[in-house]
Amino acid sequence: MKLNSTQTAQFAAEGYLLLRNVLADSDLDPIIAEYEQHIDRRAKELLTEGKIDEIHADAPFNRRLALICRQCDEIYSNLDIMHFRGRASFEFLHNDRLLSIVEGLVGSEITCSPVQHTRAKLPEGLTPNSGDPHIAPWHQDAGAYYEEADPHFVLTVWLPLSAATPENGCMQIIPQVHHQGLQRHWIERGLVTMGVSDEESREEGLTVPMDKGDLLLMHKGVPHRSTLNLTDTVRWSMDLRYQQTGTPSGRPYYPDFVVRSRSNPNSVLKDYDQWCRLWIEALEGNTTGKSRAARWEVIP
Ligand SMILES: O=C(O)CCC(=O)C(=O)O
Ligand SMILES: [Fe+2]
Repeated sequence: MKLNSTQTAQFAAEGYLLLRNVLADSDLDPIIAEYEQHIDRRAKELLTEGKIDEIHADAPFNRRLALICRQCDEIYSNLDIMHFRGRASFEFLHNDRLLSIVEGLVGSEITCSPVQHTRAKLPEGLTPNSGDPHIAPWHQDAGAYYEEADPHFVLTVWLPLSAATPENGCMQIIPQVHHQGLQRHWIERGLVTMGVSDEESREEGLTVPMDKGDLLLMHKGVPHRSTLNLTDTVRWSMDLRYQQTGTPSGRPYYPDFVVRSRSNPNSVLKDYDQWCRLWIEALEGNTTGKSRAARWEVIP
């Protein structure tokens, strides 16, 4: 699917575009299967180690992780995309259906930003202390990048792998204000956040429930947040970012790579092992650029 002019105009005016049912199960199921295999293997190990007494083999994807974490939360670490590094996740970053949509906003020379996550958002209270609960206070994604990315367009693509609902902490956004530019942010409890009053959030905020197959495209100036997961299921999602090749990602110490190029098709990174190596090197302390002063004030 390609975006039509009504859709690109809507994105320009609103700062976001919600596309229903544009990805097929065949696009997403390989990613889910890879996570399911990992969870199954880890659950069996924990059972053998006597750390859990039930592996919940028949539980659905959006429940099993929570049922296991209630017994032992060790399995929760390293699920994010750059730690898990599944082959199906890597291949999905190049997905044709996805990139044809992205191309409508980014153009035909497309780089995949390293600012990307696979989030298994657990029921409230279940996330281990060392883990990310995937709750995001109000922020613009522009606030999460270094200054060098400020002049450039970066597209956020948010998609659920299981239903995202108001109860399990789906996305909430404030449309139509992205043109006002980057607002002041600060860093609180390690998270980049901006000021949005309760009133503004109530009156202007839009809650965006989504199903597997839906895509939310966001301009980096759109304020958004997600709150606690108050259900007993897991909100599995991915958020990816794409931009024109040659523009800085705003995370210089992590690897970006070309996923589509009409002018130089050979520049596309198709080598899964190379992608893994790039992430391993970056995560193992190649911190070039990371030593720069934090962009925003850190509130203790
Ligand atoms: O997935 C979430 O809950 C928050 C994600 C987010 O802030 C983003 O995708 O930019
Ligand atoms: Fe965000």
